[in-house]
Amino acid sequence: MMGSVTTLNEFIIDRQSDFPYAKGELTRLLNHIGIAGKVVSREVNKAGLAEILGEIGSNNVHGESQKKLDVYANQKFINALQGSGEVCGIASEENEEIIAFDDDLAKNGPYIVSIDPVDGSSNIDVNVSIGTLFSIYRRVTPRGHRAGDADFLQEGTRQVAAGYILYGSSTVMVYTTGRGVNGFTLDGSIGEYCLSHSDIMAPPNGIIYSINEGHYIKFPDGVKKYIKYCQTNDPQTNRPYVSRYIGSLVADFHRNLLKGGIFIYPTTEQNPHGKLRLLYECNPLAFLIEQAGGRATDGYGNRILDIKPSKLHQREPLFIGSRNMVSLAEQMMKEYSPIK
Ligand code: AHM
Ligand code: MG
Repeated sequence: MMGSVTTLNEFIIDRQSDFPYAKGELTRLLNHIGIAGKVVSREVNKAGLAEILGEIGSNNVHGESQKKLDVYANQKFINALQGSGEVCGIASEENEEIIAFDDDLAKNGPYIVSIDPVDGSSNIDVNVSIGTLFSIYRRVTPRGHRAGDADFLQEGTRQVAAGYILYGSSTVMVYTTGRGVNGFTLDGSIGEYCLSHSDIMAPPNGIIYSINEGHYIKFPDGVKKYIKYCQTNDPQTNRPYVSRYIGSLVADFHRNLLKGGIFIYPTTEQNPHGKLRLLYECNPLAFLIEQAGGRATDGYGNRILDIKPSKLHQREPLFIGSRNMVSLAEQMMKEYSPIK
């Protein structure tokens, strides 16, 4: 304890006995993720100086141009996780296939991690918030062997921990191990994450809706109806609501988690399965929001955490946030757009 400050390390160790497999491995793993996040945070903060802005000239697995920071952060997280000894493999937004570690220490690791090292890449070069998302599972293949796809294609309900690091006006790490949600702000002067948001609960109602309305014309009717509901004047229910959309999932999610709101990335004509990836974008946030008392579904009656992934980079539509707001959007989907 440093005075009245609780650091991430202290907090994780205090909570170690809560973990389903309390051998200290998950404790160390979360610490390693936090450390890699500090390194990325440092680079983000000096990005304009460090010649780390801009594109690298290659495309990632989704055909999107890779930014230098994407590549840098991906490598930092891979190195930190491989070196930790707790992780036998990683799935990353930046890599088409899983990365299965070959050294004996890592092959013995009990966990796998799915990660989006830098989410919201289009915001890097313009100094707008970006984030890292991570999701941790026990492996299903035996220890001592290389990780396989089956380790990653598990339902979100099987996550043992998940979280994000938001590189915003400050750097914040928020995570859950299934016993509530806690947030830690990085104090650069001491180089530590300090507990700043304990036992976060999402308000059941909110006044913020977050969706890329530029695609309105291509949205399912249920989403169009919900947007019109948000925009309708009704002072009794605090409408019209406020529209807020950063285009960085972590930042949009974090704001709505704290203030109350709904985030929707639905199916569209160009993205008939939505845009966001189940393994490393939808699942960690769905785990967090449920732990905080909120809801996450695909808008077609399926709880995100129950979806059995069939491929690594699978996309799903996402309706996530305050419980009552998501329920109402789901009702409208059921009535006006029942089929995907
Ligand atoms: P990225 O992983 O390539 O950065 O894309 C994911 C991002 C999310 O952060 C954000 O919610 C979404 O894409 C925004 O998409 P759009 O610009 O279509 O609204
Ligand atoms: Mg992403």
